[in-house]
Amino acid sequence: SPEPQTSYSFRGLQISSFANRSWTRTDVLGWLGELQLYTWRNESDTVGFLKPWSQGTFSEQQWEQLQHTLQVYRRSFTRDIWEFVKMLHLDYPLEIQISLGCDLLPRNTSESFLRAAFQGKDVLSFQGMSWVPAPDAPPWSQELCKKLNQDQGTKETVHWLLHDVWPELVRGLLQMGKSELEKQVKPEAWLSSGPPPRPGHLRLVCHVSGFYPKPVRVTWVRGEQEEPGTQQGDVMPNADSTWYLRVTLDVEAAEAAGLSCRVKHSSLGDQDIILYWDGNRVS
Ligand code: PBS
Repeated sequence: SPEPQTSYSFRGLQISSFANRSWTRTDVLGWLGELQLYTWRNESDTVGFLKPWSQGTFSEQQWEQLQHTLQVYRRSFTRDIWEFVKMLHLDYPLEIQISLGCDLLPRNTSESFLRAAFQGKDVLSFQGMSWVPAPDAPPWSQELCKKLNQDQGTKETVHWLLHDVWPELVRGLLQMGKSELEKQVKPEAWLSSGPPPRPGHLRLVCHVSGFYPKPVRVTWVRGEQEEPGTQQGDVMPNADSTWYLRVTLDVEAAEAAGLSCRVKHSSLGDQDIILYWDGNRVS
């Protein structure tokens, strides 16, 4: 059955739109696993906390320092892009997406990345101590990296953020957010029938709702045997930050009896939910 989650990835996403020579906006989001912890909208001077524990174990002063670094960065980024666009003769409108990630690994180690996309395609990343063009990036990406690599101060700051600041922040978040991150909520499950796929057939639908965290396994079975042809939908969000999933199976009407839907989820331990299809149900 799906294991309780033990490792969480941190993800920072920056979305910048440059409509023309003067209109631009930058929004930033921060996630730990499936929980959003930060929002930094273009209109705001400061990073917003979405959880009471978003500061992790950082002191007021450490947080102020990080926020200041990010404020300077946002201003310089916008100015730099305007210059790069001139230097490289690129055309507006343009979309830049920057993603940053940090995964904690065993033995107090961590792995981080930073990469940038232009018009939806990877253009460069930060590797070790320098900026590197993405495989298949347009030729100007070389030139851009060369230019960025001349700024020793920025390279040091990026290295410090990726290898010192973020791993430390994430360690603190795991500590302060422990109970919320490890929260377990049991699913409810029910059966219904969907529109018959063709005459003489039935569409069996197994609904599973209200579970947390997201990993779940739902299958149609006959006895212990999994039924081939099970159609798993996407796991969808409920409004209360739990999840919902439906799993369907098309069968000949005569073969529906004896089928059941089995739900495995970390909150249930070994006690799978099993719902039997009632051959006499009116569909
Ligand atoms: C046009 C197509 C673009 C495609 C994608 C582009 C992606 C570019 C990514 C570049 C990110 C850095 C941008 C700002 C940087 O060039 C520089 O102007 C500033 N540097 C910083 O703010 C450092 C922190 C960077 C964090 C990145 C996280 C995503 C300002 O640099 C100046 O001040 C600093 C001190 O604050 C140093 O002294 C530096 O030497 C100096 O140049």
